[in-house]
Amino acid sequence: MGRLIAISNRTATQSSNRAGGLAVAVWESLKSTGGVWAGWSGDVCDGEPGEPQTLEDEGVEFLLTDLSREEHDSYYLGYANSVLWPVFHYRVDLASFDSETFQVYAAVNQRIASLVAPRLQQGDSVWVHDYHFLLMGDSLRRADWDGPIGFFLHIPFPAPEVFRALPEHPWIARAMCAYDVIGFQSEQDRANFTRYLVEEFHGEEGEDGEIAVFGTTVKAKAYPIGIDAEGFKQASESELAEQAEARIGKFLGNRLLVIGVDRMDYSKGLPQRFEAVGELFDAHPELHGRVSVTQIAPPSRSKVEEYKELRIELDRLAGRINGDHGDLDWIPLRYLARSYQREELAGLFKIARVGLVTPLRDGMNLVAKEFVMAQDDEDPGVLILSEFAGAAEQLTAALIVNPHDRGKLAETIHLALTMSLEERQYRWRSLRDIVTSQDINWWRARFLKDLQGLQPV
Ligand code: GDG
Repeated sequence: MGRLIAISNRTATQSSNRAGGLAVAVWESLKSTGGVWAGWSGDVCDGEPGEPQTLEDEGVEFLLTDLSREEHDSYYLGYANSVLWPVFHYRVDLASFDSETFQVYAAVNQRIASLVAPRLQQGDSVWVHDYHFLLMGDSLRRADWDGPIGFFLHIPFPAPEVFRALPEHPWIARAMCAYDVIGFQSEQDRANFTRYLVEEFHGEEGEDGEIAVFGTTVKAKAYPIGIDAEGFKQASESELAEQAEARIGKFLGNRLLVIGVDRMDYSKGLPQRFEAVGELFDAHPELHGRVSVTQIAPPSRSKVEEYKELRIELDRLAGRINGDHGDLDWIPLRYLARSYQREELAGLFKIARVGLVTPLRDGMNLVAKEFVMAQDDEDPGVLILSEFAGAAEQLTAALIVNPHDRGKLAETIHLALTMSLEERQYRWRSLRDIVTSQDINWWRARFLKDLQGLQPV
């Protein structure tokens, strides 16, 4: 088997950075085959970026480039995070369309392709990740690489009607078809992409996800990402997890814990969730003093304007709910705008009676799967999951909700808090079986089988 070459905006150069799902998956794949992981160093330089840095760890070579100030502002903050991220999450209203940022985005894709291409050897397979590099397949072809290139999109692919809002959509689509294999999180994303190519460019669907279009054939399939299920279970049994349980236990007393953990992002539906919590306490005074809702929301991309506004909105809502319902010895909604260690989160999930995962749109949502793996077999909590998370296609035994329907969400939280032990166990076992069998290794193997199957034997 040849080497694997991964390209993603951020890499995981230190073992401490390899805690997230993507980082673990890519790292394990690279370690087993030997290979290269290319991406942004995380540094922004004055003037033009110099030669890339190379590092080596356990047989994996990291190839890291700084971004110039203009690249950082236009490619990363601009086109990737202020155009593609909102549009792909169906928030066309939040996108800052600007053709100049697209030019820089395309140029960064090409610059990184030109750094990687000379290092590629016959037999290598290239695996590109996420929306920062939609054009990378085409950029690598221009840099004269003709071996296999796969791409995995971690965020949703929107309905064609929404994708067409991007002024550059035909260029992006054409460039994406330079990939041999395109992986999506869900069947819905795959269907959206396929329908776009069929409607817009007379693409023709063939066997096993193949689409003939632009004089070439691309394989587009759903490969739902999994988690390191066993690793997360172990994290929930670690000492750090126990310490976190003990710390929150002091505050909880006998109250039931409802937990949410989300990067602070408008796609995660946090204001809607907070309002539903307010409605829950309005409608159910019997729950006052008996339930504690804790939302952990580490700030992300705080330089982008929409994120600043979200922060203000959440502060306002939490203040109002606690002002209306709180008491001398009870804070109904605790909202912590900071991060915790993975093991600590696992400990909190374990003792929670309810996990709230209610994004307005999400490619997959790994928190839903982590919540499931952290549960105690004897006394499992209940997962409430948005129908708009990719995970809803797999985790059908969760309580599936529409996060925009606040009244219904409030009643679903009530249902979860009062659910019988028997039903909680029954639902949880079904969820656990899926999360365990369709884990990160399953995801990686399915994708690489299709990608590396293209290699001449
Ligand atoms: C993108 C897509 C897709 C969160 N807070 C802390 C922390 N986390 C960890 C969680 C989880 C990860 O971050 C978040 O993953 P999600 O999947 O929930 O969401 P995104 O960050 O938006 O990820 C998403 C994913 O890519 C993978 O393909 O599922 O749809 O949007 O692992 O536990 N980790 C630590 N401290 C925190 O405070 N250590």
